[in-house]
Amino acid sequence: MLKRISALVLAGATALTLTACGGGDGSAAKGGDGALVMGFAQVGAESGWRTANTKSVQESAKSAGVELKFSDAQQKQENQIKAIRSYIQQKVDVIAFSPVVESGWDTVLKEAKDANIPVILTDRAVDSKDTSLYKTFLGSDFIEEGRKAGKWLVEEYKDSKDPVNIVELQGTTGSAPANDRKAGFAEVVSADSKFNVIASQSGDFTRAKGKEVMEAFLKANPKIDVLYAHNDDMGLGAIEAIEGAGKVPGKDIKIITVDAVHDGMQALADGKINYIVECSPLLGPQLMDLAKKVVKGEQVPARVVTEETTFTQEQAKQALPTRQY
Ligand code: GZL
Repeated sequence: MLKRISALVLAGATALTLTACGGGDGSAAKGGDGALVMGFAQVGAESGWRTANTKSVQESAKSAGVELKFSDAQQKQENQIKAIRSYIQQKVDVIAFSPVVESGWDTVLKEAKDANIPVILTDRAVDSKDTSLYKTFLGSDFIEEGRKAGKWLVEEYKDSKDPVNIVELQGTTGSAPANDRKAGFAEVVSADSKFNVIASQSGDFTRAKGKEVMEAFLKANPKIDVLYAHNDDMGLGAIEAIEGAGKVPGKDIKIITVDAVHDGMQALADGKINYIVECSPLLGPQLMDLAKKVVKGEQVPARVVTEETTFTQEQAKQALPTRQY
């Protein structure tokens, strides 16, 4: 959108105030043939989920006629902040990003607000107290995802009285999915004292780190019954470690993960994972729709929760052939 002009009639006055979204000085980014210009600051490319999310955003921008400026922060907050500042400089119409961690965003979000550029949070949330710093948050309910994982485990062990030793591979330290998936899971399993989380450490949502931390867990803990991994990729890395230790994943150690990306679903269908809680990365279409509304100055919901489900081994076999990611 070269220049969005919305007339604002002031209550009690006839003066029209012309406001332009985009640059604070009224000039906006130059989108080819007047296209809306979005600056998107992506977390990185750490997992299959992130790759699918990036594809969804890029393809949706193309089909929505949105000019997308895209950056990959390699999971570093300072890179995301730099990218947001560059979008402000370029006077884009709207900024969208998935905050790699929850804290430390108020200053740069205030700069975007002062520049009259609306911000949309997608995928992950921030812990800013000032909710005027962003227009809406589109993404999953990570606490509920943790609860779903816990509920499956309670059901799986409902007839057993023996202690259940659990190790947990957390996502990126300080990120909303790591904090909330841990909290939701703990809320459910802490209700029964037979469940013991004997070790919990970050694998940073990557396969390599998931394998490394699981190797350490296996060395330090002779009896592990369950692994709860905050994403498929860490779970897949852990499977390598479990097999390397001569144990059978899915049998000697039951595994619950979150995401339901293709490789995770394949491992689930093969019996190496026992249960997956879906977290949909396909946020692109809703993001573009919200961006157009926000730039037009239309009201949007403060929170848009994405639809998602869960998969057992049998359900994975049925779903695999038609999965989009
Ligand atoms: C969740 C997303 C998480 C995924 C991981 O919405 O932020 O980040 O669960 C990804 O796979 O790395």
